[in-house]
Amino acid sequence: MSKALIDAIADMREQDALKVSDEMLASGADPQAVLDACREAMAVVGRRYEEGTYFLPELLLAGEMLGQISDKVKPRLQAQAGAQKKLGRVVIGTVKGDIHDIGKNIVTFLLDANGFEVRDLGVDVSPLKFVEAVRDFRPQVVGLSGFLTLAFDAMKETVEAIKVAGLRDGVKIMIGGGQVNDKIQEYAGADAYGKDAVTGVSLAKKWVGAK
Ligand code: B12
Repeated sequence: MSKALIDAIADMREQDALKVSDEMLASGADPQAVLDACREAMAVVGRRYEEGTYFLPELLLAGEMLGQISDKVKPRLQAQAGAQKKLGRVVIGTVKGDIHDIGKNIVTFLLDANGFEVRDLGVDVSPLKFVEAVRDFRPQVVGLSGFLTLAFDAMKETVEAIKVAGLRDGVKIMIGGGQVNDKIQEYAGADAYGKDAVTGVSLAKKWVGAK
C-alpha cells in the first residue's frame, strides 16, 4: 500500500492520498511506514519541481497533503510510545528566512511521541528568538531546521547568537533539513546533524542520557 500512497501524493491526487493513508493506518500498518512513504513521495515531487514539470502550486499542495497525513499519524505514534515521564526538553524551529516546516513538524512530533517536552518556535525564527527560548525554557537540546541553501548561514548565526548569550555550554545543537549534511554541521558549529526524524530522536536521547 506504501506504493499507492507514494503515487497518490506524487501525482497530486489529494483524496486518494488521504484515503490510502487512512486505509494503511486502519489495517494496522506501522505509522512510521506511512511517514516513510510521505518522504519518498516528497522526493518525487521535489524532482518533478527541479525538472520543471511541477511548480509552486504542486509544492504547496504536496505540503498540505503531508500536513493532513501527519495529523492522522501523530496520535498513533503517541499511542505507540505510551504514557511516559518526560525525558528532557527540546527547543526546535525553522531558521530565519526559511518557511519549510513539514520536516521540522515530523521531528517535533516524533520527539514528543518519544517523551520529550518540545517547544516549537515555528518558521522563519530569528537567532534572537532562539536565544530567548533557550534562556526561558532551559532545553538540553536545540534543533534547527532548514531546507534552503540560505538556511546554512542562518543556522550558523543562530549557533553564534546562543554562544554570545553565554548559553552554548548548556545545550547540544542538532541541525537537519533537505540539503543539510556533516559539512554544514561543521560550518554552522552545531554538535550533530540528523538526516531524518528518527536520527533526531536518537541524538536527543543520547544527549539526555536516555536509551
Ligand atoms: C514542500 C516544499 C515547499 C513548500 C513548503 C510547505 C511547508 N509547509 O513546509 C512551499 C511551497 C511553501 C515551498 C516554498 C519554497 N521552496 Co520548497 N520545497 C518543498 C519540497 C518539495 C519538499 C520539502 C519537504 O517538506 N520535504 C518533506 C520532508 C519530510 O523531507 P525530509 O527532508 O526527508 O525531512 C526529514 C529531514 O529533513 C529531517 N529534518 C528536518 N528538519 C530537521 C531538524 C532537525 C533538528 C533534525 C535532526 C532533522 C530534521 O527530518 C525530516 C523528517 O524525517 C522541497 C524539495 C525536496 N525534495 O526536498 C522543495 C525545496 C526545499 N524548496 C525549494 C525552494 C527554492 C523553495 C522556494 C524558494 C520557492 C520559491 N521560488 O518561492 C520557497 C521558499 C520559501 C521560504 N522562504 O522558505 C528548493 C530549495 C533549493 C535551495 N537549495 O535552496 C527545494 C529543494 C526544491 C528544489 N529542488 O528546488 N517549498
